[in-house]
Amino acid sequence: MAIRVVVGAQWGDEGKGKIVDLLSKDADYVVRYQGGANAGHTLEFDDKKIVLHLIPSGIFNGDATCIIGNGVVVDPFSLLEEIKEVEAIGGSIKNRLKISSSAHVILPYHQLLDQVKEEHRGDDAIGTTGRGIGPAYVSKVSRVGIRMSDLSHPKALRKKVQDNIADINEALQHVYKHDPIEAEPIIEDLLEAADTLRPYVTNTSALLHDAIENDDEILLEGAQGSLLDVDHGTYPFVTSSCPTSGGACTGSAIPPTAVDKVMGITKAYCTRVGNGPFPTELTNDAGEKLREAGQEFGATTGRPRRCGWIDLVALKYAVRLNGMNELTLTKLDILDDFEEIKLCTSYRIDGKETDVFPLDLPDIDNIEPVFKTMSGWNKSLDNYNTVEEFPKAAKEYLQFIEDYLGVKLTILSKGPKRSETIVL
Ligand code: 2SA
Ligand code: GDP
Ligand code: MG
Repeated sequence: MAIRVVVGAQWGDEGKGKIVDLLSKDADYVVRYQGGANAGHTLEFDDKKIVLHLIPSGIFNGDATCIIGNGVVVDPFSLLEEIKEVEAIGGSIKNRLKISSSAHVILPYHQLLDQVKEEHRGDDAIGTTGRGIGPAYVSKVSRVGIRMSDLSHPKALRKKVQDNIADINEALQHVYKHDPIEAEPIIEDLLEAADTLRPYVTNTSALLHDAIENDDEILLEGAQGSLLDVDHGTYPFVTSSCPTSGGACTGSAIPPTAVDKVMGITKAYCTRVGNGPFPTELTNDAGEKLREAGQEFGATTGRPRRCGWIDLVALKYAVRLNGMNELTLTKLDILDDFEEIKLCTSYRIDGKETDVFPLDLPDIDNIEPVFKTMSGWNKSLDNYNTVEEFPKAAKEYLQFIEDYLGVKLTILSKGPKRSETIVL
């Protein structure tokens, strides 16, 4: 039995949902450890398709207990909707879903602030999902946040929400010239939601500590991706949490010494949704072709994702940053129809070539990518079930990536369904 972290190696949407669903079959626990309903994790199985935002991607395969960890920011209203959606297609939530009592709550004023602040940023907008993520983590680190445990203490909860709203109204009126918001309707809605959610709320730290002692199989599911990490990503164009493997420990209460493996997930190319640097972005027909073939649209917001070639410099950074032992490569099928495929192998910054991912924004903005060009395989991989049978060009492409990164490819995905997977 093992404890594994599944982490996005790029700017998110690498197919983490598909892979976590696949690996969940034998898991005892699947734990989301950061982010909130900004995430969109897509699962396709038995002719069903669902996008999960908060509920861990282990809810449909096997019978793992699915935990929303302490590091997640939970929008109670969005979660109630999602529970209904999961149940409507046959997922079982009762006795399967647990929510950390220490997870923080996103309330409508966080979403409003997220949207108002984005407008205020003008040309410097981050391109957030508008789901209130940043402001909710601000409440948390400012030590005024509402936690899931507060839902059991209505009187204290009322006072905390009132205090928060009084503060936020100051900013809304005086900084953003926005109408103030009323506390009472938000409190009423929250208390009603609390009645439904309370049974799921528990001390998930103790649960997971017992699971570790029991030698249970645990999957830690990251959201977004390494380059969106608030500490290690392309700051300030990042999310407000830590998707990297270090964040898996703080966001779940699983100690680093208990983690056996870190599995990175990358696409065979690269995407980013929202603003900020993207060195290998293609703003030409090839980029459009990747978007169309890969159906690259936000799984939460529907926004078109920016597309580009695989960036091995950024991936190498993610491999080292997360301590990846294994790599999964998804969406290989999307490259089926290309004469030539490019891979970024170094950056030129101010005339100097480097294979180290820079951390200063002006340097990242200044990157001129250096590409290696390989021939495409130009045929569908649908009927291939082993890599040995793959066309030579596809094998060479995969080998080059493995050699460059120095990490083993252990799973290949060539379609959104569970069956469209090759375990190596
Ligand atoms: P936020 O909302 O504060 O977390 O936004 C900050 C940045 O983080 C990016 N971000 C994401 N990037 C990729 N995928 C995400 N989930 C959705 C999906 C996105 C969607 O699965 O497609 O539907 O648009 C996600 N969530 C946050 C965001 O774009 C900002 O760049
Ligand atoms: P996540 O946020 O990392 O879980 O990824 P998303 O669900 O946001 O985006 C990945 C998209 O690609 C989803 O629509 C998946 O169904 C789809 N997908 C995953 N793996 C593959 C694959 O190998 N091939 C194709 N064509 N689609 C895939
Ligand atoms: Mg996604």
